[in-house]
Amino acid sequence: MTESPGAAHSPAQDGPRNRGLFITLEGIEGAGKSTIARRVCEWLAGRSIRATLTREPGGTPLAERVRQIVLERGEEPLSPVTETLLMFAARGIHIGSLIRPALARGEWIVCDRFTDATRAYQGGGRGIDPAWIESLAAQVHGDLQPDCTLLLDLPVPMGLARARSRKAAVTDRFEAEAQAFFERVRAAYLELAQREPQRIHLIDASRPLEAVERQVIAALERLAQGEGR
Ligand code: Z5A
Repeated sequence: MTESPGAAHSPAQDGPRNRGLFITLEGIEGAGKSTIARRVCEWLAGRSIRATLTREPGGTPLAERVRQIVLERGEEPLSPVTETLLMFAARGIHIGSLIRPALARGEWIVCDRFTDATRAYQGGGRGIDPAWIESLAAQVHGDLQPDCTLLLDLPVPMGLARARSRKAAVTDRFEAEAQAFFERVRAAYLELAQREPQRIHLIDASRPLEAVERQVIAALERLAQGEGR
């Protein structure tokens, strides 16, 4: 497994045996994405599948600098439109420098958040026009889509309690948001899962970690079987 601190073709254009698969993890804060992403990489390593674990916003040195700008609670406010543009700016760097080259080498990508996060946070949470988000997505990543998205779903108070039990101080602009914001984000995620049930696997993340892991591994087993791996 390669840990990143982020070719111009889509996996869909390659033969099924030549390319890596693109797996994303989504969910509200404290859903367990980082924990499960590491578990997914262990599972892949156990099957001798090379994988890169990465995250958004960020994933490459330059994209991590954009992450700092968009997450830090500085003195200057960011409008929802600017926030959306920064998410896609970081994503464009990440895709070009890390995601596409790794997939082209046949490696799998395990990415903690991707464009579904923009749909849920900037679309659902901030009220940005979904059509504009889709037009930015089309320009920034074209037909590159995750092959499988693991949506870790749990009630908002539970997610926030888990996140806050890990670190008491509010350190970024999203952590400072009220519960109602995260309820809108969760609702947007659930709507996406309803719309794309083939790609988005809904995982009950309110259960104990071992039970969550079992659901995730079952989804991955089905994915790998479909790929003949
Ligand atoms: N953002 C956006 O707005 N638009 C975009 O397009 C993108 C992102 C790409 C990134 O913050 C922020 O950027 C994010 C959305 C926004 N903000 N929010 N919210 P981040 O990466 O720093 O934060 P995060 O993505 O929310 O991650 P997180 O808070 O670290 O949560 P997590 O990764 O889902 O959870 P975790 O660290 O794996 O687990 C949290 C704790 O719960 C930890 O102590 C675990 O041991 C525990 N845990 C995990 N699972 C369980 C279970 N099943 N039972 C009990 N305890 C558990």
